[in-house]
Amino acid sequence: MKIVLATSNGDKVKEIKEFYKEFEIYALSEVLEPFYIDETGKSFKQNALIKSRAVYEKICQKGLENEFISLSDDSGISLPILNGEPGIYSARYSLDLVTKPTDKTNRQKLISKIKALNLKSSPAFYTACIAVSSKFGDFTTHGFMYGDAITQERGKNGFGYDFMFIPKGFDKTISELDIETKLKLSHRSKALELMRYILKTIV
Ligand code: ITT
Repeated sequence: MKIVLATSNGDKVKEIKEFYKEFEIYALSEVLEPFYIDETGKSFKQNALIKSRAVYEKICQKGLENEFISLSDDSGISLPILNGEPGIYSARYSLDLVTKPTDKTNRQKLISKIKALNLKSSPAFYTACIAVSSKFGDFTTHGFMYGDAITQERGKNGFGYDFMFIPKGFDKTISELDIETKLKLSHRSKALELMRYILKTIV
């Protein structure tokens, strides 16, 4: 059984492929025509399942359910001081400010929100929910990474909020650390590690 990644985020594809060297993994565009998925869920889990099920449905329509399963990731950063913002809205956080939010505009909004509280940093955590949809059913796992969000952008690796996130026990942002270190620490890796046990039984 092969795995199709139900994501349009190339950085997630890179990290998942790097982490799951033992599985045969395909980007969405390698197997299906592009299509829009509306993330209407109220939690990381609901959105991850919306994405994995939408892609699995297309797999079934093509009669490929004995060949492929789908795997999605819904993730984001949350700040307790901002009542959990941006949370599940991490990718579209600056939608009220720009018509097409980017990682950069989202970071700028988060930095200005922290600065507005007269802080230079604040505790934060990343969440990832990994969902798998397959002929054996749906499965989900979660992973978390704790640390601090800072009001500066530092480093060049990673994506999204990595430039302004210092993981617990470090004094560098994720973007200042190498990719191997992120793969050991990250919310995504922790959730993928748990999902590995399930995948081993169905792939
Ligand atoms: P798909 O829905 O197609 O997978 P997306 O980027 O829209 O792609 P999400 O809805 O899950 O994915 O939003 C995740 C956002 O959370 C992402 O755009 C980043 O801003 C942030 N994020 C998640 N994981 C991250 C990580 O490891 N490093 C930095 N930022 C991350």
